[in-house]
Amino acid sequence: MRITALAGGVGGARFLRGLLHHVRTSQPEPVELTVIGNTGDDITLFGLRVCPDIDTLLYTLGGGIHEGQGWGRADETHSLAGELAALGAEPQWFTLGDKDFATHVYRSQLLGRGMPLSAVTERLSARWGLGELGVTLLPMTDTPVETHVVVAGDGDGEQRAIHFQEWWVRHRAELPAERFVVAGLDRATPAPGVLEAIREADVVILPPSNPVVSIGIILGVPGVRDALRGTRAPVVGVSPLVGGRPVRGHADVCLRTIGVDETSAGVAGLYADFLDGWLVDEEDPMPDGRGLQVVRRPLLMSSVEAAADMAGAALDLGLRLRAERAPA
Ligand code: FO1
Repeated sequence: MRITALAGGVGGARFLRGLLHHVRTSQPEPVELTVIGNTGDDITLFGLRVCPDIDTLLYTLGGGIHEGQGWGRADETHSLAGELAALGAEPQWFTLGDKDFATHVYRSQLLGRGMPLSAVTERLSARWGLGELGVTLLPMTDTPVETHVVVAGDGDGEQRAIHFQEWWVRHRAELPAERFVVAGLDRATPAPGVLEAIREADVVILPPSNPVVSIGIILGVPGVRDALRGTRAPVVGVSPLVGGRPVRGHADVCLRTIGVDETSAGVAGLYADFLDGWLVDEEDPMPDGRGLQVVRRPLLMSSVEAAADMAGAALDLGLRLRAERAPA
């Protein structure tokens, strides 16, 4: 069975770790999972290319993630960061551990030789044994893309754009955002295998990643949305909101910034042209929609088992919708 998922950082990675746990323990047939990762978070720091959502997926699925943070490596040290601070190197607001630095050094070395990001990601995936897990991790595009946030200037009325990571990490998304601008997105082409993974899937799943700055960015890659509209695979999503609030991160602030209701109905509206199934929290009042099957269940991924149950429910809904579509 082929499953394709679009995913961002921490929430998406934890959900997909749960999905792998679920299929290992309850799906008889082998599962091939293709993950299309968001690269809008990517940033160049100290001359190195950092891909936060791709790395969070690598480390979480590969077993090296710092569980408490949800990003970065477990058992980290920060000697490099400490010496960079002593040198006065900027920025200091983004914590990079020594093992994490190795990922960025190696990725930058390969990119510097002209290797496309998808090939670099394949090398990094091999280090984390994703192949043995039946997982293929693809960046959404090989084209350099960066999400920036337009914020009001410092009192002089001028607007200015700052990198998404500066807004998200340094300012904890508390700086009022006017809009998101994704540099390079309009010129981006889907990375090799991305459209095929959507078209040839048995089920497509949208984990509870940020619908604006993670899933929304992947949907912005020319060709991706059309592929989702056209695929024979049912597309099942999981609401990132419980009681109108994100379980973690700042999806509510992001939705407000683009003028969308901070509800699961508001998020489903962003996916309306291709969504077939939608998991919402058990208290959520959202009714079934035209051609949209809504399933109500707990949405807290408090453990790998809870994430596995949730991912299993999403997969089961997808398989049920697929069976209903199967030619009689
Ligand atoms: N998130 C933070 O809140 N603070 C950090 O210092 C930080 C560093 C960091 C380093 C590498 C990396 O892959 C991710 C990192 N993140 C950090 C998370 C990052 O901001 C993610 O992009 C968000 O979690 C959204 O996916």
